[in-house]
Amino acid sequence: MSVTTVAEPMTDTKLDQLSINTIRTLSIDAVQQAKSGHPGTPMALAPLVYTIWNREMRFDPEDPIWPNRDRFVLSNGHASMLLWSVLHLTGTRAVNADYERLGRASVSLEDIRRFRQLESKAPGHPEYHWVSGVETTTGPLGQGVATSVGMAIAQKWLADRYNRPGFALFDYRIYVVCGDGCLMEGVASEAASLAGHLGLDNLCWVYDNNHITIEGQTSLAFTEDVAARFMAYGWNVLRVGDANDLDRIQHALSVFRTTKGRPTFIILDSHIGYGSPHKQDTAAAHGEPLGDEEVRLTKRSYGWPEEAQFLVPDGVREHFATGVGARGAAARRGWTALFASYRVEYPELANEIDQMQRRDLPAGWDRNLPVFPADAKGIAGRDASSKVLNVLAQSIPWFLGGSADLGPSNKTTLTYEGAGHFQAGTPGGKNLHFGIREHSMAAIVNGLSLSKVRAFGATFFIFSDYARPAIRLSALMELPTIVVFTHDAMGDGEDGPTHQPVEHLASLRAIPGLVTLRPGDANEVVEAYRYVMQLRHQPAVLVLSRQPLPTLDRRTYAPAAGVARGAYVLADPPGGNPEVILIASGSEVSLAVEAHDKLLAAGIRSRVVSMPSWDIFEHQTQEYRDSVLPPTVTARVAVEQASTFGWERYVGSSGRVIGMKTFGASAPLKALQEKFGFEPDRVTAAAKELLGKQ
Ligand SMILES: Cc1ncc(C[n+]2csc(CCOP(=O)(O)OP(=O)(O)O)c2C)c(N)n1
Ligand SMILES: [Mg+2]
Repeated sequence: MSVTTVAEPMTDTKLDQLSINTIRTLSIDAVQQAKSGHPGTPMALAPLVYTIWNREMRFDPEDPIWPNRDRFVLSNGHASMLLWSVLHLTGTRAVNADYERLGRASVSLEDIRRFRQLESKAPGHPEYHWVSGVETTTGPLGQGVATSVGMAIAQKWLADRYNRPGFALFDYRIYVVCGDGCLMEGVASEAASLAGHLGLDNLCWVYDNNHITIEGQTSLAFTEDVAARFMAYGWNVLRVGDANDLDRIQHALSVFRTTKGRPTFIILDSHIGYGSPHKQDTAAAHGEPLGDEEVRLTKRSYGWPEEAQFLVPDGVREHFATGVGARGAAARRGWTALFASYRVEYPELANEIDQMQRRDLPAGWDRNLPVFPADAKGIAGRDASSKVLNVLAQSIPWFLGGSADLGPSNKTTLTYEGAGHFQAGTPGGKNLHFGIREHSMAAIVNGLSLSKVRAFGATFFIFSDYARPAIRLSALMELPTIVVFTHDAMGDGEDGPTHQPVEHLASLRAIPGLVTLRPGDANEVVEAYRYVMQLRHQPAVLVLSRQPLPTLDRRTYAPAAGVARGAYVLADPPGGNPEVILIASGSEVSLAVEAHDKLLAAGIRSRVVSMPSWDIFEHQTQEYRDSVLPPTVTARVAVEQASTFGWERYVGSSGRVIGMKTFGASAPLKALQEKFGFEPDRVTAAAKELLGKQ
């Protein structure tokens, strides 16, 4: 006989704390091992993230892309170890770009051991498309919060279109965590203002109020009344004074769930580096490993075995499995059954949802696209675009978008009967009004696209600068977003150099994976859209003219379908065999055609290449590229109302580029064309000079 020592029972409260400390110590160990990273905020926010995930969120780790899952956005992306820990501990499964489930963990313990190393699924910052379960790429502060507004708009729109009595197919919520940095960034203010206006009550931002950023105390540069600011935006503002109080956090989240008509903002007072005796509440906890000795002391303060590394104690994974795992699985099962009966009652709507989720297009989506007859006077790129957009929005039910207050100028307003305007009371509208907020517009378009609706934004091309950081993320995330940029060059002459893009084409062409298209006439606009709409994993920008461009007679010139190859031979000398090649995009295509006619008349064998997209052209075979730009023909003139930067790539070292080397000027277009050399005679002169035929 012996006496049995009774072990302390493992209560749920203890398991909560054990789980939280697992997140903390995994984060600490990963940063320590990588010798880089951000331990302090995961240490502080582990209870918050734990509560959101294990007590609140409807998320099934078995299927991280289930359409009605709640979304979680870590806008302070430097705290990525929070996400890697929780994705690991919940056993979230990986899916691939074709939405297939791969049967392996999204983030393994080995990935966490290899935090920030090549190929690890625990990279420095959350990366959509690289790690399943990441809802959006974050790291550039402010982007996550702004993107979340797009997710919230999408949920409202999806619910309006697809939910039916008894079929709440889309009723998910968006949980967002952000820090001081996110709230200092302008893009967050733009987005919060719009979210308040739209009354997005499906959206909750939790603000990590720790008074610390990299340089030290926020008193250095950030002393505004954040609560008053969000109240002024029309948000419901809550405060939780202790980031370690799970019940109060949970209560605040339940207030969010029951708040109607406005988004929720929770101010959470926290201590960066919580538990570290020497680094808590200091900037030193933000962005560097704690150091071996401090790690030991910190673990001791958590009651953790000091020497253990990457420890996941027994019971922790199971605790997540019985929390978020069980709740998410039940929710997804329920939804799947609901969707099956929905499919019986509403087969067409169900089919739309299927297609949208796979980023497919409905049959016949391009059937009604216009064909523009030859017309010397022509039509502006933006006007051709307007016709196309109105067709597409009718044939693709989930295609929607809008402008940053330039709808009447961009011609992007959807004008057909029933298009509607998205507002708090009319969430089925397809015209979005972003207000004069280009940066958040592009981020919101990302959020819409992440939610699988097909979305576009619009503004003047010059203001692509204001949207670029989010467009860069569209490309990094491989999202099929669209931005329609009009007033592509000097076409609004009198507005002057503040409104005349110069370096913008070069700048956008430099973004890897972004399709930049500058069509040369109305039919090229149609073909540009036809190409862009079929993209599933690439963003595109359309760069369109304000002024009319002649519609080329396609019986004389090559079909506009050549747009799909990025560049194509528009016109050749009789019998082919050119001696000089004129390359142009956009408004300069018809200019090149004029020059071409003059050269032919002068007995010079010229070819015109319309090159709406460098990016698409670069992806053609060498054979095709050589057929358009034969290597033997080195006399080449490129003409484009934009910076000459980069054109050497196509004209070679002996070619000529007629483009911009300075800013523009305020004057009528005609005067600008003359001043900056965008005239047929300048093109012919350059060609003749190259051929030694002056
Ligand atoms: C747009 C942008 N600017 C600068 C940085 C560099 N940066 C990363 S974290 C950080 C400080 C963020 O402070 P806070 O959001 O309060 O985070 P905490 O240290 O409290 O976790 C800065 C400046 C960035 N990631 N993104
Ligand atoms: Mg901070």
